Amino acid sequence: MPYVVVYIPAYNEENSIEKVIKRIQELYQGANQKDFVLDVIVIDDGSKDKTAQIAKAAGVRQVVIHPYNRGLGAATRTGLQTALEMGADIAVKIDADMQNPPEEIEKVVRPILEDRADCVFGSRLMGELQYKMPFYRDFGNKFFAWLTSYITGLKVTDATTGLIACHKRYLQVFNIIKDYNETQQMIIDSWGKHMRVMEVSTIFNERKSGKSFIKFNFKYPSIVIPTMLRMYIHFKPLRFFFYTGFSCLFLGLLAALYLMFNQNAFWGDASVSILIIVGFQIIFFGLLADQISFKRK
Ligand SMILES: Nc1nc2c(ncn2[C@@H]2O[C@H](COP(=O)(O)OP(=O)(O)O)[C@@H](O)[C@H]2O)c(=O)[nH]1
Ligand SMILES: [Mg+2]
Repeated sequence: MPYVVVYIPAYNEENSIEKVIKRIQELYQGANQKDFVLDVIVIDDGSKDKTAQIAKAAGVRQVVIHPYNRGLGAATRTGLQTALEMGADIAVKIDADMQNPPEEIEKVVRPILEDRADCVFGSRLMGELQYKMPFYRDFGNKFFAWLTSYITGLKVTDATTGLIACHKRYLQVFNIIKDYNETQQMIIDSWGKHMRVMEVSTIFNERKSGKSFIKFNFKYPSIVIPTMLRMYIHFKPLRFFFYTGFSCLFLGLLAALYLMFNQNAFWGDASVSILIIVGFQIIFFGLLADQISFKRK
């Protein structure tokens, strides 16, 4: 029978962690076991409360403890790596705050069991949200879904979901480069690794205890957007560097034409040469990056 490892990243979630674990055990273990065997592990990311002790007492297979708080991306990396080492066929991430109902684990696992997908993301935005999000979260969700879709060419409706399942094919090749958070990284990375990416509609409830790590400030976008850009450059170096290099060249040639007809232009020939040289240089960087990236394929 396929082996499913559910990993729960948790940071100061002593009020809800037991509820999530118990509910998962109730739904998928013992008498209620489905057509897969399921184990739960918790990645405690340096919680200052009793999260780790409560998780251990609840009888999970393993509690992996980070000695200090490293972030959801780092915890996800640990979760995926541990699941791989445990011999999982499928790894599922679910949040510790009960916002994703554990009933929906099966929804993200099923397409992988049926060999219709390698990575399944539970979209909260394909159906109706179960509560009214603050406007900045709503805007942020739409923006990141758009940006992820733009980068990958996939039709992503939710790039900030917490419910994600992956086949072991992905566990063998994943690369989460940034510690802060995980969802966009996993979508872009799995797309870049030629996985079959799928979204299924899921429910998302309001948080009843604890606090979201996402606040109304610029921290989230200022970390996530550059990370997405770095990943895009990693997977599509030629496209990125050619576009930027050609823009410089094009501007340089336009400037050269302008100078030809207007000798009194105040910025002179140096700008033309700089634009053209820089343009060629950027294109050269693209070729170099391309060599490095196709060596890895
Ligand atoms: N490992 C780790 N997990 C975190 C951290 N911050 C939040 N989490 C967990 O990540 C999940 C989602 O976080 P949450 O704050 O609810 O984000 P939201 O649902 O997008 O508002 C929950 O299970 C949290 O316990 C962190 O610094 N490290
Ligand atoms: Mg949450």
